[in-house]
Amino acid sequence: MTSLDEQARAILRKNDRGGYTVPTDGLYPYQWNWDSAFAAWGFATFDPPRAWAELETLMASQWDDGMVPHIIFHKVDPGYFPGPDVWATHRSPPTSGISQPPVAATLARLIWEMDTEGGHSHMAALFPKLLRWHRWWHETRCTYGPAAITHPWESGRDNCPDWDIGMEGVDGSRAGDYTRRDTGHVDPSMRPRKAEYDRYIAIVQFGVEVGWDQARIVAEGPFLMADPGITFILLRAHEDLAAIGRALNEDVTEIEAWAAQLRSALPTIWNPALGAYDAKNLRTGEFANVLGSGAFLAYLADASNPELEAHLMRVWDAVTYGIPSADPEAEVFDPRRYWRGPTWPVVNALMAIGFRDAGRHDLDARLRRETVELIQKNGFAEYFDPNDATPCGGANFTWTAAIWLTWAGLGLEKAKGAA
Ligand code: 2M8
Repeated sequence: MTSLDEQARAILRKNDRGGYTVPTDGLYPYQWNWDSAFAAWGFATFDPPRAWAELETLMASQWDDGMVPHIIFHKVDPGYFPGPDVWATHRSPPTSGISQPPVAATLARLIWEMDTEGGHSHMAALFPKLLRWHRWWHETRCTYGPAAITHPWESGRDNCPDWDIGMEGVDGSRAGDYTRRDTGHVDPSMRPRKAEYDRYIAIVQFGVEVGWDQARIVAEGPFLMADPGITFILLRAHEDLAAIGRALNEDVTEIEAWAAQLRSALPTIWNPALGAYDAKNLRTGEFANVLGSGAFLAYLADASNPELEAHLMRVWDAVTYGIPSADPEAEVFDPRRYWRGPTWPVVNALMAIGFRDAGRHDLDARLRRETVELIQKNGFAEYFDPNDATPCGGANFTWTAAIWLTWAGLGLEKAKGAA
């Protein structure tokens, strides 16, 4: 039996399509934005040049306005829906028309720390591209203060309950007929429902109708919600990008101003009735009134407080493995349905970065122990049932393998060998 370290490296190699990595074979046959940043972090543990190549391929598909798209369709594959014809963005290679959580600067900084000398020229070349992407977030998506998303897919936490109130306002009937491919790869009970897919497609169709004019999508599109998850990820990434810039002797005043502005917007996504950060429908001003993993990403941006921590401990104690993506005490909690309850090793790893930086080694150690147990028991699944560790979604998953190498399994096998 090969070690888990070896298995994780083999998954990254097997999912490598040459310059970019697919999240998993079959279910997701393209390059996804934040998956790729995690893949790069994983590669950095054994092949730093390959890590930089991953980020370079991702940033090479940046749009002229600075956006870095959420999917890059390098080679058309009928196994995934919606493909490039549905997005119709007319790019080469084709891409989707929305973005995804901007974790790249944060992970690039960690990769550079692992490859200080060899990485210098790569980091210097990536910096202006990351800067343009962050400017896009600031100018296009932060016009209301916190980071807004125009499609649930932009959040990366696709069908989490946070978006339910915004999705109610989307007319899914205009989606027409289409054939889903995801439910042919994995158990449909672990995926979003048809009513959600209809609305996902309807929002994409609106983007196509306005020629992917981002200002119009924000002003008139069918869905616009403030996302605590992206807000904290972006805030942290602004600070990491500023640190990278300072190390490269660049002027970072602009980045520091974006970060300060975003931090000052945090009170607008604090829902006093919930006692937590909360998603907000920016069309109506209404809070979602649901607690999810997006709120707990506050740790990543040094924005937690005792009230939020009490919630974190409550939802965490209510399950056995990892931090759940939705509140186990809420009616909407569904332990195997995608972002409506399962624990996601990749999000656990992101939170752990925040825990460690905040000196919360107790929280880091517990989360790591539980994530290790999931992977030791049931492999490198996309996500897991937080009650009984059932592996869910796709298997041999890139980001689960990556976070094993960089965080969960780090040093474990060496320690075992030495014992
Ligand atoms: C999931 O999202 C895609 C759409 O972007 C899908 O379900 O088809 C999400 O978990 C997302 O966060 C992730 O980046 C993607 C690939 O792993 O899959």
